[in-house]
Amino acid sequence: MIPQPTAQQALPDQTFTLESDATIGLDDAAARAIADQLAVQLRRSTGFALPIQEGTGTIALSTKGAESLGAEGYELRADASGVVVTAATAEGLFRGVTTLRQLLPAKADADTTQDGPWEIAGTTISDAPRYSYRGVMLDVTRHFFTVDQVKHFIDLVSRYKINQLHLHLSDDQGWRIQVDSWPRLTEYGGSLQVGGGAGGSYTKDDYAEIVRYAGEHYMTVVPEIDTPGHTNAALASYPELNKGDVAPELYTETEVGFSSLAIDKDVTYEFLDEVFREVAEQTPGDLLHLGGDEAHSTEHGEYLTFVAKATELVVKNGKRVMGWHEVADGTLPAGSVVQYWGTEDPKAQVLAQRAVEQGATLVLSPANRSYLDMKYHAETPLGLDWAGLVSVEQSYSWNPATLIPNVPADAIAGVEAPLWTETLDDLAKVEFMVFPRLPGIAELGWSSEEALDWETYQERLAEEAPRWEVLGVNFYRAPEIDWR
Ligand code: IFG
Repeated sequence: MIPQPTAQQALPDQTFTLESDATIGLDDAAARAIADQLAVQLRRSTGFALPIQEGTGTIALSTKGAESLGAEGYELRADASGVVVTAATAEGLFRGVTTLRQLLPAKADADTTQDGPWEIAGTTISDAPRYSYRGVMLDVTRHFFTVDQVKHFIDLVSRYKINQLHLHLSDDQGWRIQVDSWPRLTEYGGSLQVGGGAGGSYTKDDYAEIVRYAGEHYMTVVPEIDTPGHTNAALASYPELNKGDVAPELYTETEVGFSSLAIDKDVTYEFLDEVFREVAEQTPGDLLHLGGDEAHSTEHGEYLTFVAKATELVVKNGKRVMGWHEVADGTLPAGSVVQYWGTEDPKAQVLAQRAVEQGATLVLSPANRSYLDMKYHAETPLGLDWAGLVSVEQSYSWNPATLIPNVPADAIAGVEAPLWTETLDDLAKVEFMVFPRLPGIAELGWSSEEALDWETYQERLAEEAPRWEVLGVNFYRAPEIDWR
């Protein structure tokens, strides 16, 4: 199982077997959608009717208990008489049902009817996450991914109790989210992508569908509008956003650091206010990520001015600020979240410490550990290597609590694995870079510190292969793992 639960006891000589007369019981209407999701999948793979009923059932989902385990915690018991998942909230039930699906044989995830038996070795689990922020980032800007492709991505990553979906919605190569008050951002700024092919963008309905689907998987969408750098698509769309009022061409290469909004123009902040307002209105989550990375074409003093004004606009529009660690050089509003993407370089660590000194919390995305676009080894056909080669072991073998020196444990909000897509233009390529490294990052975010041990983890990871084969996941069969 990944992530490793907080506490698990085997029930020796007890086996749960799902039979054709099995039922699914629930004692809280809020759990109906969770029961439906589980029933639809198991009916498909077992061929059983699996009716859902009020009250108890062979598989019983209850929100009457486990209060001490918090919003995402749950208890699960599987024995000869059935399975009971108990949580104080629907979200906790979803995490418990996620575990139940991992305890069932891999073929339970098949999309066609399979032969039984459908057995779970008797066990009791009591589980709750170490960190509240367990994220993955999908860069839909360098290469655009449709709503259906994002849904497929959500299906896969939510299996590992990931609860934040950071969407990188704007960059030099494209603008991917509709803004009614600035329509050329998507009409023109979203028309291309890396390599010069047709880009794409999300209408408000598209974005709402992604938010809805993520919510069904208890994932919160964190939208990123990257500023003041990484803005060529916006600058190409509106001349007035440029220092000299001249719009650059659309850009489809992969350099970084060459663009900047005009920091000293009022129109820049009118623009941001309206963009942030429209994005915030469609985003139930309380974080809005304003980027802040690689502003190499913004004079440093101007950058600090920008951070103060842009963060104020995020707060004005009802959201908490999230930003890459460079923003910590400026003054951050209360409740800010700073995303660390450094390697081991002390300069970036100083910025992370400065963030914490200002009262911000940290989301850790060390590029030499958690960047899923990093090559596994020198011959990996996809991805980049500027932060180094990242093997499966390299991506797992670090501790979020000690990565940044001299910050208190409660300053760490969690972890996030970014997938930049300069070299990735379809789902098969995305899956190849995400699996098998994402589950390890998910474990670092969920499991207790004592559970983190590469030797035992890699054995559990090896057991995921049959499931990924059933799901058709194009994972990299890293030779360092003794795959089942
Ligand atoms: N750094 C850039 C990304 C992307 C990445 C690729 C951050 C915060 C390199 N910024 O990572 O836009 O190009 O690995």
